[in-house]
Amino acid sequence: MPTITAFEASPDRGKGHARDMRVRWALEEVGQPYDVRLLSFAAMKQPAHRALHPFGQIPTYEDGDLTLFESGAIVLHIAEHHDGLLPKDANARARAVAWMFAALSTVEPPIVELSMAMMFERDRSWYAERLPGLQEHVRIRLGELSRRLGKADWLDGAFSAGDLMMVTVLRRLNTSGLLDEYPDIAAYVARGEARPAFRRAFEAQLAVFNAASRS
Ligand SMILES: N[C@@H](CCC(=O)N[C@@H](CS)C(=O)NCC(=O)O)C(=O)O
Repeated sequence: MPTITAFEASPDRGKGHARDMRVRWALEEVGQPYDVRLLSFAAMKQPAHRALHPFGQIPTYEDGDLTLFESGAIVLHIAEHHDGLLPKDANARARAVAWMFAALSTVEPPIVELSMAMMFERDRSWYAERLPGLQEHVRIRLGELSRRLGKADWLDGAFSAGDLMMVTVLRRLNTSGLLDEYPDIAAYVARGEARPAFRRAFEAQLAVFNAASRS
């Protein structure tokens, strides 16, 4: 059974924005049971964890003699070794992988920049001046994504690892108000969140946060 790592006490207070969520979701989609090793911030920076993850972060994935870091690589590995997250047709499969990369390298950066500012820079004197620019960068991507999605349920045919990755990236905007401006994107995110595998993954990470809050 694979073992993944996750925050012992996630700073997002159980909202499921930490990147172990996408790995949990992928494992739930394909029906692969898994163990979770919880880490404190201090433990993540220790040599034992850095041997698995050079940047001292979560998530990692260990299965037999394979150790992986980077959530995208982990989800791709899961998708390649189980049915259900990548189409069989070679071209459709390549396009699903392209959507995974798009989620991580084109859509996630402006969203992370905005959410980090909203979390850590609210009391800075320049916050009010910086916020509109950060929001605009996100709006550009949301508009482009909305035009591509059109009336479809998913980005390219059936639900794939590309959608899984995109939905986890977009969910970070849930408290920003920006998704309200794009009802089709909000509905797309809600469709992902309504999947039973998503719900199971979400509840599992929430249980960790609730246990940490009680102790
Ligand atoms: N690109 C990496 C990012 C990993 C990452 O930023 N992990 C965060 C949690 S979501 C983390 O460990 N933060 C603590 C730190 O960097 O010290 C991935 O997708 O796995």
